[in-house]
Amino acid sequence: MPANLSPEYLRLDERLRQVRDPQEKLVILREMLAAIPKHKGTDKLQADLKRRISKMEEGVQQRAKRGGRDPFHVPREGIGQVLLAGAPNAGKSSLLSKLTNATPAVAGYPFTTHQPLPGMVAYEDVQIQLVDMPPLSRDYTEAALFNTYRVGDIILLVIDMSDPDPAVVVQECIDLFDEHLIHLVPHLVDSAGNLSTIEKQALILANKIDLAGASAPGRLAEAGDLELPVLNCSAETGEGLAGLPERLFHELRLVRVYTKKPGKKFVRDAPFVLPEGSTVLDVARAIHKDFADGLRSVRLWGSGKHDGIPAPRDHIVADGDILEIHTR
Ligand SMILES: Nc1nc2c(ncn2[C@@H]2O[C@H](COP(=O)(O)OP(=O)(O)O)[C@@H](O)[C@H]2O)c(=O)[nH]1
Ligand SMILES: [Mg+2]
Repeated sequence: MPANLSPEYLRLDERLRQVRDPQEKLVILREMLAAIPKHKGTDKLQADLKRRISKMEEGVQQRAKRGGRDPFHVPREGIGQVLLAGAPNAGKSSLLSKLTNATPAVAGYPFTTHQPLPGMVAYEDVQIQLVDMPPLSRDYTEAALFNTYRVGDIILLVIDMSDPDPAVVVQECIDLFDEHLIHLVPHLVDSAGNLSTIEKQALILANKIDLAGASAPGRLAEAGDLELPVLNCSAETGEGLAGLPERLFHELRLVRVYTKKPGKKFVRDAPFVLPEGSTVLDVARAIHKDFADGLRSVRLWGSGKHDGIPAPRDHIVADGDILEIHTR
């Protein structure tokens, strides 16, 4: 092995030996290739890595084709997928049963949840998917679970505030995600997306604040250089949970847009839900391809301010806007 490999490369090499999940191996191999110093001395190693990457890619693709199932895959429903993560006993299952109609097993002993279990929580006229995840633990969490975290929209890190040192638990969870190449951040910034470490938006749910022994609310926010937002709550009493669906909706950064037929009275139907920053044309596209092609003009009613004003196709829509689309 060439002598001048970076510590980063060696660290990745070490990790590669530890993970078993092919998808994760693939991510690490790609990172290794990026971390290799590019010169003549490493030509052979680079070629070798490329070969392993393409072999691994083939394997992953074939498994996908065969319907080789990801054991922890959770089909998306609703406008966003929010994952309840955290140590055993933090209260993840209690939160799911408090907020949704799902009925997970809740128990005072660890490791009750082995499979992700989804439920739906309503915010006004939209539904958000909430998923109770198996516990996070360095020794027991299966690597394949991190694929599920990768594809979700938001991670809710549930922390038991009656733990002797909840700030340490937070750090352990964050570190574990980092080791699996998922970096928890308060907000996503558009990044190039070619790095194998991905950023994932996360909030902390400081749970069990009803307990006498719970750390004072706010304790986590003060601890260290924690940058994730902290919401105090109790799955037991429901305290702090009433505003959660609305908060999640805003964190998902979506807008709901309604449509009205020309010349007809507005009937409030299920909204079209699009990413914040979407335009009138995006809405037309979301409704129907022909709509976008034949788009002639649009009138917009929005947030009580506008009243049927004409809107250009690049006009950015706001949550609650009503569009009347005229086509050729
Ligand atoms: N006092 C109190 N107990 C809670 C709260 N949330 C969960 N628990 C209890 O903590 C234990 C573990 O909860 P569970 O939801 O199964 O945790 P999970 O392992 O994270 O899914 C159970 O005995 C729950 O009743 C809470 O907010 N307050
Ligand atoms: Mg559970």
